Amino acid sequence: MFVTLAGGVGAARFLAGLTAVVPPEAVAAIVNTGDDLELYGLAISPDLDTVLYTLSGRVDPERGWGLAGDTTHVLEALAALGEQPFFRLGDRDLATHLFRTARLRSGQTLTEVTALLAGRLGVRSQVLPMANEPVRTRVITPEGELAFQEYFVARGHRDDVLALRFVGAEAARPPPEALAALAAARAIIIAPSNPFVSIGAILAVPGYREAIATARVPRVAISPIVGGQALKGPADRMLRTLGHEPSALGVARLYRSLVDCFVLDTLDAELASAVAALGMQPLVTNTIMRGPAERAALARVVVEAVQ
Ligand code: FO1
Repeated sequence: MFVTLAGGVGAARFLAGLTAVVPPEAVAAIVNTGDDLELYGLAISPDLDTVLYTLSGRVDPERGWGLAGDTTHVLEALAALGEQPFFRLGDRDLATHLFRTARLRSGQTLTEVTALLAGRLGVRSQVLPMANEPVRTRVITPEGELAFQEYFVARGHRDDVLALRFVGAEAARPPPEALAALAAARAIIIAPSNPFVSIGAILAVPGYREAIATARVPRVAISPIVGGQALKGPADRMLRTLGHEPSALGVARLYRSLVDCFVLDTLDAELASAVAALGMQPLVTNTIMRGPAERAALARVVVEAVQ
């Protein structure tokens, strides 16, 4: 089993590459749920849905989230009622949230509901939430403390991030299926996701750090930073405002003692010796995933490295 810790868009694209080079059944994704939110009574899990939609070939390819070709009639009708929904929920995407919310209310766990969704969407990999218990990422900024999607979507991640809180993480636990996947792993991969709000949220749940640190299988992380810039989102600025070097090396330092191998983009080849000095094997390759061929090529490099 290739077990991947995953955030949203970057991780989903990498997972699409991975499932193109190894059998999808041999892949398990443990996905961040710190970005989850409730809107109009609906339970929304953006990163889980991004992974499910990408692996089932349904994702909007430009945005990397939401369903391709979706409409927003419900959102427009809400606006006509005087509401100002900041989160763009597509009409067909709403079906996923209705499906999830109804089943959670009837007592099923998020792991069970996600497995059901994966099955119905034809996703053959295991897609697991990092926890069944709610964990909510809170972002401390100079303007005050914000809910994650208020920071990310409503305010366009323009605020400096001074600190993060993962409310509920201490009481949360990895679902048994996630621990079983880690125990059965032939490799553990940290996807090119935000190390603070995506991977950091997963590692904030007691149990993951220990399971990964003590795993006797190859562990690889892929840098989400190329040439000092995040490929998507605010990871580069977060590195800076949280007191780290805004580079792939800054990310490598965060994963020190957690992974054996760190994948750097060819643009960052000069950082390889500094990564090696941290006790990680540097692996230099193209990490920018513009399309299916590049996703598969990156995944192939990672798979070859762990074999
Ligand atoms: N991202 C945005 O930037 N704006 C949105 O309105 C938005 C809506 C949305 C709806 C459903 C969904 O599954 C994802 C959505 N995202 C949106 C993406 C998501 O909020 C972020 O990319 C992640 O939370 C960060 O990993």
